[in-house]
Amino acid sequence: MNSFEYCQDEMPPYTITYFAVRGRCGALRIMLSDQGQEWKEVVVNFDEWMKGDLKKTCVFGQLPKFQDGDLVLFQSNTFLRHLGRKHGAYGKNDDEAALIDMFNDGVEDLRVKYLKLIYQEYETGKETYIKDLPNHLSKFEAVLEKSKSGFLVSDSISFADYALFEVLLNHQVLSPTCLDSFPALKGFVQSMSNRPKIKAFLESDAYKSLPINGNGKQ
Ligand SMILES: N[C@@H](CCC(=O)N[C@@H](CS)C(=O)NCC(=O)O)C(=O)O
Repeated sequence: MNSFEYCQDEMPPYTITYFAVRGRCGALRIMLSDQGQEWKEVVVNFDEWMKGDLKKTCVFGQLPKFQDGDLVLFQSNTFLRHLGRKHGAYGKNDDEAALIDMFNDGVEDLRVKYLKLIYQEYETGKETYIKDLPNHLSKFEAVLEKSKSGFLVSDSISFADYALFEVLLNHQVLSPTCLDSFPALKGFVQSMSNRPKIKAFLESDAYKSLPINGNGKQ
């Protein structure tokens, strides 16, 4: 059984409750796969969501929701940090943890811009967005070209690497050539994609069957 396939006989510790998209759980699922974890998916139908009963139970009135046993969490970056702490992907000391937070916040800034494009201005803003993209990608390129390990911080993988990787995958769909002038980012995507458990996950139906975004734009 692959780690990302939920087997009915076993009870995985983690549950993701979300709409049928990669969306804000893309990096989380990649991280869980790479860390050899299993999880259960509870897929929420949007019509059902609109009835409002589940929304009322969500701390911020939104999904995704992530459960680790009895612990119930909201906010997708909180999930990554929680798993980072639990699975040794949050640096070796406070300074490394702070740098990992910083890079994850940088990824979040780019993700928010991307989501604004996808959900609010895809038809009118795509060209400008792609033109401006190198200004954002160059910042991460500068970090990775100095990295000896190939990771954002120090010598081991962190949750920020999964977040950056996933946001870059999405941008390669939006603009297939966007990494062409960024060799360090291209190499990073290549080596992350080649990690055996990530490779298996990216090739799975569980991954491929989900659209990146809820409105079909990508
Ligand atoms: N900051 C939140 C954002 C959550 C969010 O935007 N959720 C959207 C779907 S991706 C949602 O629940 N939309 C339905 C609604 O707001 O009623 C996170 O990172 O988890």
